Amino acid sequence: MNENLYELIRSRFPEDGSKPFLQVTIGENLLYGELENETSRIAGFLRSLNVRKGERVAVQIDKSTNAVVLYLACLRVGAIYLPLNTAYTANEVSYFLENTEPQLVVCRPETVVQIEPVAKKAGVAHILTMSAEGHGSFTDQASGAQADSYVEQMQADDLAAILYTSGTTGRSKGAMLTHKNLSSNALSLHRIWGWQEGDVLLHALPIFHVHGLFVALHCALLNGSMVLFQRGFKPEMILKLLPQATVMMGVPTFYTRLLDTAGFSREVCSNIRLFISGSAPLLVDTFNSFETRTGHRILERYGMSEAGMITSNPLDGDRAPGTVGYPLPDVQVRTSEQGVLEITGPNVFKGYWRMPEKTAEEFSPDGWFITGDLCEITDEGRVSIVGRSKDLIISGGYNIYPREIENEIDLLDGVVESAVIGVYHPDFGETVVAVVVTTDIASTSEAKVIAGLDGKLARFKLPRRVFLVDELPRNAMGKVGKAILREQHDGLFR
Ligand code: MCA
Ligand code: AMP
Repeated sequence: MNENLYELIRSRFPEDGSKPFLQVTIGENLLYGELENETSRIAGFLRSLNVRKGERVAVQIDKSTNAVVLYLACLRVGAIYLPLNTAYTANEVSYFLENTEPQLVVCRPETVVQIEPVAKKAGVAHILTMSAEGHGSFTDQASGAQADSYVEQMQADDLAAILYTSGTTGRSKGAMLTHKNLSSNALSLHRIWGWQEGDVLLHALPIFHVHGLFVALHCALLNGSMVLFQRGFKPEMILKLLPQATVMMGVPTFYTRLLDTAGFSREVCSNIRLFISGSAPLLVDTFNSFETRTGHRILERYGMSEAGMITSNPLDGDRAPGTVGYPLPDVQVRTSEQGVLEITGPNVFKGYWRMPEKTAEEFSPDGWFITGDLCEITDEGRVSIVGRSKDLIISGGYNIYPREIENEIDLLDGVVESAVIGVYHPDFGETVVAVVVTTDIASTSEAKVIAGLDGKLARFKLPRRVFLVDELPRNAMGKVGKAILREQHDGLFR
């Protein structure tokens, strides 16, 4: 049997090829009937570039129909897809390329000047471009390519993708996801969320993370559903599209922004069957306000790049606010003595790319993956995420690792040391604040610290506020008291 995820996806294409897959507001739509030919053509092009089974393809491109075709074509040829946040600077991208040595990099035309030198340094053979409209040197060169309909024979544990998640030391780790990881999770989610004939997905998430790329697109593809494909979350546009959709997935910021939008009402949502939230904690307040306004109880689920989706509130049954529901049918969960959630199942990744020691550290001796999330599990098996043992900030669904920012701040002139914390933020859930010890309060300033980071780190990681201090609070062991700092700055954005 061929375990290639593309085979599973293809087996679900609707018989009627004129059914739309991706429907966009600007540009050309993509029909289900076009997917097979389009992905064959791109597969032929990839093979002509020597992108073969096991080769990496790194992409840092905007959301477009052509970007989705490229992803599916990578699956077809057995290449390992490496999606990168478009906000990453060339400095950040350089590490990913050196670490994975891709055969092909596809980037945006406007950043090729910065990406090309770092890609060349990493030994990348081909550097091509694709714009937000799906045009560029990749599309041009692929236009005349010979289609190749062969779907690479893959084993269950062959790699389909690498998703980078930052480590506590500030060095990113590439989570290796197999075809089986992705297919098992997609099948479970398709079933437990009750995907049905006629479902239409409203998709406004980025497609460089698990949520938008795998959870959302795979469910829709397995259902042969139409996807209203939007670049960016623009509430006014979402309001226009909601009456045509039956399912929407989003991070909590989507829901708080909708609640802040005039005209967002029960009527606008009357066609919706299911609102799903994840990637960050959904506040009980948001859940309740949303129910009052629309009558919908948002279904919250919980996952990680390393494991796709892990738990979900039930479709039928009580969606309890402040909890993330029950483990997926093929996933098992338990708590360690320290209260950390550990998991096992076919969704759990194969390890971190070229980091066997890091991989070993994050699995228990009996092979369960240690998530780093603190949890409580009721006798009936309902899970709540109550904190994190890892030092991590989640801002608008993006993970930000304080250590990475501290490392950069500490390199700035006049800085002795720094502590980066996450504080409550009404829009992003949490936001970044830096507390910096300086040798020279007179010549260092908040603006200088932020300017010093610009260009080195993606802009969503930049501190919203910087406080200059003489020293950091420390406990008896000399460890920085981040809890104290968080408490001191808790009210900043309230
Ligand atoms: C954008 N900005 C941000 C964020 N996004 N700052 C902090 N946190 C953010 N999340 C900054 C930009 O740098 C820019 O700043 C300014 O906001 C405007 O940028 P724009 O792109 O226009 O922002 P936006 O449209 O308002 O975007 C906010 C957003 C977006 C819609 C919440 O961040 C988003 O789509 N988030 C979803 C992330 C996601 O898909 N996560 C799933 C990860 P400046 O002007 O200074 O440059 S997968 C995962 O976590 C697991 C597996 C799971 O369970 O799903
Ligand atoms: P990522 O590394 O982007 O895959 O993010 C995974 C992390 O996001 C998890 O380890 C959790 O800390 C967090 N997360 C995802 N979904 C939820 C949720 N529903 N509630 C709380 N935290 C969540």
